[in-house]
Amino acid sequence: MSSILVSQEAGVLAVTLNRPEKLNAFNPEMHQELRRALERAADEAEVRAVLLTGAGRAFCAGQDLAERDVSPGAAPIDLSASIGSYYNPLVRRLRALPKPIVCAVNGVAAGAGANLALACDLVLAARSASFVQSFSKIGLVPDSGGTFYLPRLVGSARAMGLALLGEKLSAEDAERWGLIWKVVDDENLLPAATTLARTLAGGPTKGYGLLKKALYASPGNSLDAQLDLERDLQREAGFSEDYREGVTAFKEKRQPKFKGR
Ligand code: LHQ
Repeated sequence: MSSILVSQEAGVLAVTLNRPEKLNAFNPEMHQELRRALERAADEAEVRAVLLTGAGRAFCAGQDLAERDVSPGAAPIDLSASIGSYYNPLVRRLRALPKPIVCAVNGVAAGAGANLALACDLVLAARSASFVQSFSKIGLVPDSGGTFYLPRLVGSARAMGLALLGEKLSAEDAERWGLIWKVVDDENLLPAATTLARTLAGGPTKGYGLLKKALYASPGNSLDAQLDLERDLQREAGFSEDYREGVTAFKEKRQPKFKGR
C-alpha cells in the first residue's frame, strides 16, 4: 500500500497521508512520495490547488520514532541529515508552490506533522483535531519551520508555552489564537476543505502564486522593501490574462472565468 494517496479532480490535487496505523508518521518513503506529488502539483498546469489531509484518526504524528535505534550503545544519530534531506525541502516546496494549498487537519497533528500543516496556506481543522509541538517531550527543538511560524502567528509568549510544554492545543483554541484559518465540525471537514480547494482552483492561479510570494516575504522585509516587492509583483499580475478577465467581468457585472494564467 502506498504511503500517500493522490487523486485529481476539478483542478485540485488531493493528497492523503496514508500510514494510519502509525498516525501517518513520516518515514523516507512517505517523504519521497509526497515530494513527487508536490512536484506534480508544480509541473501540471491543470493542477490549480492542492488539498492535503491524513487517513484515519490522525493528521500526522511527525517523524516515525520507530525508525531510529536509540538504545544504549547505539551510534549517535545526526538528525540534521534527515532535516536537510527531507523536512526542510518539504517546507520550502510547500511555501514556494505558486498555487494555493489547503490543509484539512482531520485529527492530531504532532511534531513535524503540526508544522507541516502550518506550512500550508489555509488550514482547516476538524473540531476534534489538535496541534502538539511534541518535540520538547523527546528533548528536541521544534523543526519544519515551527520556530518561524509560531511566534509570528500566535506571539512569543504563546509560542514559548507551546514549545516548552508540548501540550495539545485544541483546534478551537488554535483558531482563536490565529494559528489556523477555521475549525469545522468533524463530518464537515472534507466537504468544506474540498469546496475551498475547488473554489481556489477556479481562481486566478497566477495572482495567487504572486500573493503567496508577497505574504511569505513580508516577515523578513522592511516596509520599503515590501512596497517595492508589491510593485514588482503587481506588474507581473497586471500582465496576466486573469487580470483582464477579472476587470472585464466586473464591468460586465458577471462572474469571472479565470484560466489561471
Ligand atoms: C507513533 C508516532 C510516531 C511512530 C504515534 N512514530 N509511532 C525530524 C527529524 C528527525 C528526527 C526527529 O524528528 C523530526 C521531527 C519530529 O517530528 S520530532 C516529533 C515526533 N513526533 C512525536 O514525538 C509525536 C509522538 N506521538 C505522540 O505524542 C502521540 O502519539 C500523539 C500525541 C501524536 C497521539 O497520541 P494518542 O492519540 O494518545 O495516540 P498514541 O500515543 O496511543 O499512539 C497510537 C499509536 O501510534 C501508538 O502505537 P501502538 O502500537 O502503541 O498503538 C504509537 O506508538 C504510534 N505513534 N506517534 N511519531
